[in-house]
Amino acid sequence: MTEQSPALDNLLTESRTFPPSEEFAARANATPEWYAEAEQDREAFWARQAERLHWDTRWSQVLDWSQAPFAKWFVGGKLNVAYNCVDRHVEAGHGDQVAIHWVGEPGDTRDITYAQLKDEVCKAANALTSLGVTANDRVAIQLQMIPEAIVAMLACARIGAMHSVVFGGFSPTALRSRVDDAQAKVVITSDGQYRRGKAAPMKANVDEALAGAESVEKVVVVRRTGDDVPWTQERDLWWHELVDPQPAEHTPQAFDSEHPLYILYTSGTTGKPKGILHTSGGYLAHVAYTHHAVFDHKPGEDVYWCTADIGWVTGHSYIVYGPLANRVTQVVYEGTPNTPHEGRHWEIIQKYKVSIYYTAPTLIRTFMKWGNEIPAKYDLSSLRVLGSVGEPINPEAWMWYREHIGGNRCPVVDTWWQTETGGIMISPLPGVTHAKPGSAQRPLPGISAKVVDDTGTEVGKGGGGYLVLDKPWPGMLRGIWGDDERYKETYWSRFAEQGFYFAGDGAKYDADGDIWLLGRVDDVMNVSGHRISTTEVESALVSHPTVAEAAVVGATDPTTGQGIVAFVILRGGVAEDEAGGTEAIQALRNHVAKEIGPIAKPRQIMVVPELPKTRSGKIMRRLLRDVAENREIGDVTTLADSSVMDLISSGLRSGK
Ligand code: 6R9
Repeated sequence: MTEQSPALDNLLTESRTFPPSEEFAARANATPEWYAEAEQDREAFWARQAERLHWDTRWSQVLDWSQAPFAKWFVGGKLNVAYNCVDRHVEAGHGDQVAIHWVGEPGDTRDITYAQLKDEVCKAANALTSLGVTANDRVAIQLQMIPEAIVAMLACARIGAMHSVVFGGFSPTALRSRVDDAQAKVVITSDGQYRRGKAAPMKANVDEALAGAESVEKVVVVRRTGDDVPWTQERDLWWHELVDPQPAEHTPQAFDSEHPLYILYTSGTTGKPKGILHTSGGYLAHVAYTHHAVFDHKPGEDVYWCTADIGWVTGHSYIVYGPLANRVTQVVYEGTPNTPHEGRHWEIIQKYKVSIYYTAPTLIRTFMKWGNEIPAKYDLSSLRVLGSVGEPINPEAWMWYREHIGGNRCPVVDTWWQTETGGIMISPLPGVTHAKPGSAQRPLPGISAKVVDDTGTEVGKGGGGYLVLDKPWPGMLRGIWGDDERYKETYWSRFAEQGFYFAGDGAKYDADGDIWLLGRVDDVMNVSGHRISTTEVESALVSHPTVAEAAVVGATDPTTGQGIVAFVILRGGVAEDEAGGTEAIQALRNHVAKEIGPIAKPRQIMVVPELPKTRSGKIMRRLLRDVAENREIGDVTTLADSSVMDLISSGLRSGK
């Protein structure tokens, strides 16, 4: 039965592989033996990873899973997360090492050493304490990518308060619902933020959001743009007036390993946003270990740059906690990648000699669209590891990244994980794995994942199905804030019998047993009874020389159940009338049929200037489904740029 109706058809195949170079392998942090070691004794393996941290009290038990699905890791252990990320590096004699090379969008810069970061975090911790914030209180942070965002997060961690970071671009309504749900006592924001060369107000939005918000006692405002802001006496305070005069001494208190660290809201496709709860010891061990192994990070040698926003989990785990625990020197960039020009990232890499660069497929495809000649103008020879996160990376985008950014020399690591998992779960290990374009390949040592069918039975090689995590891991969410039932229902009910965590993603094994991620199961298309993943059709489209980005959706079809409708963005230099003409569209449809089979041939292809994306670069396919099925466009509040839908609809109306 399951054989007749697989959860997902396996359509694309990939035969290119790239073994690690000998030089890289010889110095790699990770070794092939880790897989077997972790397999043999998972808990002992994780205990060794936890030893990367400073514990004030050592744990007595690695894992307590007796209250599943509520895990406890490093039971009885005590530590201070901020001390681990900052103070201990200063105490070990690295106070003068630059922690953050900050680059402002208008071109201003700041270098912050670990000693300076320690002073700032201590002052901010004292400031929050002076406002009455104590352990377990919630602090909402809506800030753009400025150093104060990182300082504020670490200050909360230092005093045991939970932060809830909200994207700088989110609307007042989105901020308000998060503030209310967490009952935040303090909100930290800025006067305004630079986006694409212009100053946009931030404080004014926050004021709108907080009208009548009863939990909020104080609003702390970082001065960034210098523009005038509305002010509520009694409630509002300038960061510089509050924080700067504080003493730079602050004794960190050791908190329980399971002390809550933060809440981060994920939008989810339906219902109110879920406040994902992370705790201290297990989470920090997970992100420190994965940052060390997956990026091959060498403290004091590498310059690391993760381009994520702090409002996304990637910013939490791979800008703040993992990297700082590992004594990174990192670039933090405030602005957009094309301000003031499309070579901005490459210019920054050249200037700071960035050696590890971690970004999202959406940006890689945007760089492809802008053209190869842009990165070619810069010296990118400092790079040695490239990472990708957020979406499946299409094999062609992977190849482009490897060639045009990595000079065919850098390993590319495609890292699969989620807000809920806390840290990276499935990824190649540089220096160990024979890399394969487009595949996240294998669960990391210490992690267990499987692809299963409807009944929870593991599928064989070449089979497609649902991705599940079948063993608990240290960085796992500890629940949904204030809603234990929803936590069990959302993640643990689908395969309750087997006790699997259901990630909500489709996946397949290839002939080698490597894992390929195939997009959210909600997006799977059903064409004449074939379950086709959006990812595979999109990858086939992107493998055509004229296409930079593609999004496909299933639209109701009277004969096939669903028909595939594709939206494509053309590559730089490709004239729209040439590539968007009837013949060219026909050629694209045939290309898909040739790459993956006639069943996947799009019914319709539309050339569009942009695609609707969330702030972390994920395509919002439900909005495109609305277009494809001629419906009114649904809720656009979590789009990075809400004008994109108008652009798409008007372009289609005018027949372009
Ligand atoms: C880190 C992050 C999680 C969802 C996840 C999946 C998609 C993330 C991916 C990937 C394929 C990758 N996703 N990384 N899909 N390959 N390397 O993105 O967290 O924002 O919670 O999103 O993103 O669909 O389930 P989050």
